[in-house]
Amino acid sequence: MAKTIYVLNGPNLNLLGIREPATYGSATLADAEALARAAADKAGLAVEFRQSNHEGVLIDWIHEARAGKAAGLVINPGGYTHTSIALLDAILASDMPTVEVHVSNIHARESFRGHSYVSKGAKAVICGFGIQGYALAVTGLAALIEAPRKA
Ligand code: CA2
Repeated sequence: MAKTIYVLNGPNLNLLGIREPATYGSATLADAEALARAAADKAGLAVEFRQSNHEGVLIDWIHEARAGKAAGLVINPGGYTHTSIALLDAILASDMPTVEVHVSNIHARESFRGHSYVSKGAKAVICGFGIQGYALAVTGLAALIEAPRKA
């Protein structure tokens, strides 16, 4: 049976492609999901793709992923990237390989976006590739799952 990965999206990412196209592009979260699913298919992985505007819901989903023995996590924590020790704690406790993804290049924007709590629990971080970052993150996570010792 195919291993499952979770691809989780934080607050306001439901607005992708609808508002602020200059910063985030015109593609939607559904487009990002399609790219993530195509990359997962190629790697033989199943995907749970979800979005929530609520920190506790994201944390519950990370716990659910661990309890269900998911093979790994891709997460775009949205604004919680820069604020949430609780999300970091959930990722650390989950003990799952985690790839953090951002649509925009967070280091080229306001200085407060340059710091990520979540990065402390991530194996890798991808930012600035637009929604293509979702495909890159899933492909990278698949490699980590396949060959964790080489990572
Ligand atoms: O670049 C990313 O993917 C971010 O995680 C997006 C977050 C932002 O807080 C992070 O610093 C970087 C915001 C997501 C909000 O997305 C919107 C999309 C369209 C219109 C308004 C917000």
